[in-house]
Amino acid sequence: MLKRVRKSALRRVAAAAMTGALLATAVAATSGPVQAAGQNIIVNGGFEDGLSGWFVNNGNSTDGATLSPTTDAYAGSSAVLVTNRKTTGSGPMQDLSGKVQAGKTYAITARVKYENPSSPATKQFFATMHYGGSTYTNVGTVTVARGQWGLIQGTFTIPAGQSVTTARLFVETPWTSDPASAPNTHLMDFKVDDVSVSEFTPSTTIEALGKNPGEGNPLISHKFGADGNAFVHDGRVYIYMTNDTQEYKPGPTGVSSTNTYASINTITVISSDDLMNWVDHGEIPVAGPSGVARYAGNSWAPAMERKVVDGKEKFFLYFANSGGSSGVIVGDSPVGPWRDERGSLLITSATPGASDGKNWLFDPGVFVDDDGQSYLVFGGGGDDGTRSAENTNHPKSTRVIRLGDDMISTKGSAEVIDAPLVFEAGHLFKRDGKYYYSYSSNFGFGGTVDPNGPPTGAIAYLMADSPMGPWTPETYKGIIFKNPGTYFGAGGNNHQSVFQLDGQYYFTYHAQTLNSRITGGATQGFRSPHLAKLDFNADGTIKEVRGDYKGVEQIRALDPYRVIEAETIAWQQGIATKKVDGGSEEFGAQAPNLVVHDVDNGDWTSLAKVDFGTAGATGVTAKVRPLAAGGKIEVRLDGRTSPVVATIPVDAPLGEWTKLSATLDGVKGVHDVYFTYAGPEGADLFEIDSWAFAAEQSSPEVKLTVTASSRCIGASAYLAVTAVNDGDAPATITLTTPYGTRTVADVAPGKQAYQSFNTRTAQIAAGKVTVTGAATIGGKQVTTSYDAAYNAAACR
Ligand SMILES: [Ca+2]
Ligand SMILES: [Ca+2]
Ligand SMILES: [Ca+2]
Repeated sequence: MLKRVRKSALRRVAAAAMTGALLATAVAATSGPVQAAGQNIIVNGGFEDGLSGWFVNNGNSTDGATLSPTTDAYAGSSAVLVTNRKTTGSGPMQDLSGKVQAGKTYAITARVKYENPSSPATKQFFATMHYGGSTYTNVGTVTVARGQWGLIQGTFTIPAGQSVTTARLFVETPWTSDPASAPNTHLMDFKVDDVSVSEFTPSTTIEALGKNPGEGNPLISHKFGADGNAFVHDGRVYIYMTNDTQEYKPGPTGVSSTNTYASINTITVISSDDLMNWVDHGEIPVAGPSGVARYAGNSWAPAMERKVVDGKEKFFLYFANSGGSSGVIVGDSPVGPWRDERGSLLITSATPGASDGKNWLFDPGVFVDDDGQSYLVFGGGGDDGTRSAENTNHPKSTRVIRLGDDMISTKGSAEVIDAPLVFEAGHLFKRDGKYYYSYSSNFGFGGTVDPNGPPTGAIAYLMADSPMGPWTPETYKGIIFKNPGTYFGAGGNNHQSVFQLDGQYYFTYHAQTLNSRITGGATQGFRSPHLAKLDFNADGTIKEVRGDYKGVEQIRALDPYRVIEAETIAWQQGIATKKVDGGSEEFGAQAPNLVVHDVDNGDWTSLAKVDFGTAGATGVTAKVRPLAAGGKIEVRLDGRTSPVVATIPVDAPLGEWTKLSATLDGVKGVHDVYFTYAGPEGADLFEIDSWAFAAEQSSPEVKLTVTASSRCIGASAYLAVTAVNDGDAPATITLTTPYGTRTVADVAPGKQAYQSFNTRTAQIAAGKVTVTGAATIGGKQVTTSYDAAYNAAACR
C-alpha cells in the first residue's frame, strides 16, 4: 500500500478539528450571511445535477467506491451517497486543476452525514486536497454525530511552491492502514452535499447579527470597543474605548486569533443623546508612528474630561501606554481635532509616589471636582511574587494624584489607594458630596482571596469624603458589578465608568457579547460596550448592577428633520464604517465624518424611535456614492422585513457622491426606521454618508386660546367668552354664542377679545361657543375656528 505524506503537521489537523466543531455551532447559531467570499469554484457542489463533475477518489489504485444520487439532501433535492468504500480515502472527488493557484487562500465548506447504526456515535470527516503524487493536505474537517448533517469547514493557503497541475479535492474519513479490519468504523457509507471552495479575501466586516432589534446591548455591533469611558457634554454622552477591532483578524467565519492588545494604538469614539442610536465617530490615532503621541506605543483604557484652561475650553483624553505608563492628548472638542501639548508621557516611574517597582502605571481615570481641582487615579497589578494573601488582597498598586491646572501635569505626590483585591480599571466620580473610587478586583496572585472583600474580576468600590481619600480598606463598600462571565458566559477582564444624563446615573461595562455572537459561543478576547442604569441607596451606597442584553431605555425620540449621519445606528447587519475626508455635516467641520460601506445585497441599518410628528414626512434623502449599477435603498418601518414605504433607486454616476431622494406618504408618529439594501449579488453596492427626512408643511392656522364660562350676576346668567391671540399676526376674532355675537378687529398678538353675554334668563344649560380667528399669515388670509364648552348656570 502506498503510504501518504500528510503535508499538514498533526498538531495543525487537531487544531483545525477543534475549530471546526466550534464553527459548526457558529453557523447554526447565526442566521446572517457568512463572510463575503469569491465565487464557488466547485461545479455542481449541491449535486442538483446528479453526479456531474464528480468521480470517486482515484489517488491510489486501491481506492474505490460507488457514488449514487440520493434524495436525502442537506439542501435542494439531491446529494451524493458513497457506498462500497475500499479505503478511508474513498469518497467523492472533483478535479480543481487550473482553478486553484499556489499562494492563494481558499475557504471550503461541505455538508456530510453518515447513518450506519453499527458505526461509532461520532466520526471525523476531512476535506482533502490531493496535489498529485503523494501530496495530500487536509483542508477542512468536522466531527459529526451519527445521523446528523455536519459542516466541514476550513481555510487553507496553497503553499507558494506547490504544483497545482493536478489539484483535486475529495471527502474522506481519517486514514488507517487496515480499514477492512473494522469496516463499520472506517468504511461506513456517507452522504455529501453543498460543497463549496472559494477564494478567501480577509475582511474585518462583522457579518453576524450582533445586536438584536429592540435591545440596547451591546451598544454597537459593527465593531468592538473595550474599557468604555463615558463623558457627557451638551446633553450627549461620548464613549471612548480601547479599539479591540485593531486586533481582529477574522477567518472566513469571523473567528479571529486571540486579542493580545499589542497592536492597539487608536481609541474608538461613539456618542448618543438617546442611548439607543449611536454615532460612530471613528478612531483617534493616539499612539504609534502615526499617532498624536508618537512617543507612546499603545492606547488602552481611555478617560476623558473637559476644562476651561486660560479661557479656552479643552478636552483631555488620557490613555494607558501598555502597562508601564499613561499619557494625555488634548482636543478642541470631544471628537477633536487632537494635539500633543505635553510632548511626553504624563505618568511614569519618575512621577512622585507613582511606582513601587512592581505596580503597573496604566488605566488612568480622570475627575474634575466642582472647585476646578482635577485628579487622576491610575495603576494596577502589583504581583510581588510571594503568592501571599497580603499581596493578593492588598497589593496597594493603584494611586491618586492631583493634576495641574493645565490638566497635562501632576501636582505633588501620588498617594496609595488600598482597595481590597484591587487589580486595575480605577475610576473616580462624585455624587451628593461623596467621592467614589471604583475598580476591577484581581483574579489572584496566588494568595487566598479574603472573603470579606470583593469576588474576583468584579467591579468594586470605595466611598470617601475627599478625592484623595484617604482610600483605606475601611472605605470599601462592596461591589457594583460581578464579572461579565456571570451574565454572558464569556468572562475576561472587567472595566467600568459612571455618568449622569438627564438626571439618571448610568454604568458602562464591557463584555465579549459580539465576539460570542460571531462565533456562536467561543470568545477570543474581543470586548463590546454595554450600558446599565445605576441606582443608589439612601445612604449613597450603590445597588448592584446586573448585566443583560436589554440595556437601558431610549431616553428621547430621534428628530428626523435634519441631517443624520448614516453612521448613526441602532441595529444593523453586514455593514462597516470608514472615515472619509472632510468634516461632519451634523457635528461640524472639526468633527470626523464616517460613511457606511461594505453594503451588500441584504445588509441593513436602522434608527430607533424616530418621531415623524403628527404632520408626518414627505420624503427621505440619502447622500450616497454608488459603486455598482442596480442598487437601491428600501425604507421600512418597525422591522427589517416590514412593507417598504419608500425606495431610493441608487441610480447615479458610479464613484461620485450624490443626494438621492424618494417620497414618503403618511409616515407619522414614532417608528423604528430600517434601511434595507438591495442590488446585484456579490457586488459592493454603494456607500452612505447621511440621511435627511423632509417634513410635511403643516397648514398655517390662527392660534387662539379660547375659554367660556357661565356665571350669575344677581338673578341673571351671563356667559363670558375670552379668546387670546397666541399667534404672531394681528387677528380679527369673532365670538359666537346662542346669546349674541361679538367681533373684535385687529387683536394684537398676546392680546385678547372678551365679551360677557347677558343671556337675559336665570337658567341656562351647558353648551359651547364658537370662536373664529382671521389673520394674514405668510401672505395668505387664514381663518381658524375653535369650540369651547361652558357650564350650566341656575341663578336666583
Ligand atoms: Ca443538494
Ligand atoms: Ca456587507
Ligand atoms: Ca457621515
